[in-house]
Amino acid sequence: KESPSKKFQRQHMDPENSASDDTKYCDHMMKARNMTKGRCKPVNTFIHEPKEIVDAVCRETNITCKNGQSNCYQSSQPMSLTHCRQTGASKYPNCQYRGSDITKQIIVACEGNPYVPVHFDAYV
Ligand code: T3P
Repeated sequence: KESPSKKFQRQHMDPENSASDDTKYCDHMMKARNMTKGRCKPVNTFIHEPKEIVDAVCRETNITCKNGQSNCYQSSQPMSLTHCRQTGASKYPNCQYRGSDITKQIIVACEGNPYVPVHFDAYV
């Protein structure tokens, strides 16, 4: 079974590419990363920074997650992101997205040993 940290890598990490608001980026990546199986995942953010930098957010400022859990962390540095949001016209299985290229601090939830990101909570 896929571990929570591998799932985070699959859904949120894309260090090889730079941020893109090209509509094709989200349509392609949401499918390539298996987020359009069974349903179209409505919102998903990709992070264009090295794994070491994103893993290190688990050692930054501890904050409360949106769901009330206490294991979220906010990056001090803004990061290069592509935020993908499903369009109104999108109909499963033809999932369609709009992408926004943004540079914001991220908030992730961390778990495990090693203590690494397992959920993308927000950007601020
Ligand atoms: P996951 O927990 O697998 O990282 O909140 C529901 C999902 O939407 C959650 O998936 C995180 C994802 N999400 C983003 O990727 N970016 C966002 O800005 C928000 C609000 C949610």
